[in-house]
Amino acid sequence: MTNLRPLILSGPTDDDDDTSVVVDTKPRTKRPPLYKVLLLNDDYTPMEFVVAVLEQFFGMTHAQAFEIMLTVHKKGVAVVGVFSHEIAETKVAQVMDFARRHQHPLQCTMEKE
Ligand code: TYC
Repeated sequence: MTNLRPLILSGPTDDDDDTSVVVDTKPRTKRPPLYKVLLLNDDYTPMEFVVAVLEQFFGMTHAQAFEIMLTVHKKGVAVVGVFSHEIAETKVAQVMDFARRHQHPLQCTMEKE
């Protein structure tokens, strides 16, 4: 990225009778915000179902999925991935839809990192 920063100045000296205006055109390329996808514990969703969710929708191996499932079971919540807003929304919707279709109360949410 070039670091040349044109400073555009106008004011009483430029013959148009207005007040001074300074426009700094420094490039401001903000990285898009990231969102944590969280899985919540409940008393009814089977452990194997949660493991399957983590494998299917978050690309975890069986061992990774089992470990994260146990963390949620013991601690109540765990971050299962960090994504752009659109991807996080899609993951949450996929998990919630899959759980609803199987009549499990599993909850999945997202929050800004
Ligand atoms: N607590 C559930 C049980 O004992 C298992 C479970 C784990 C449920 C993780 C939800 O996100 C969850 N069957």
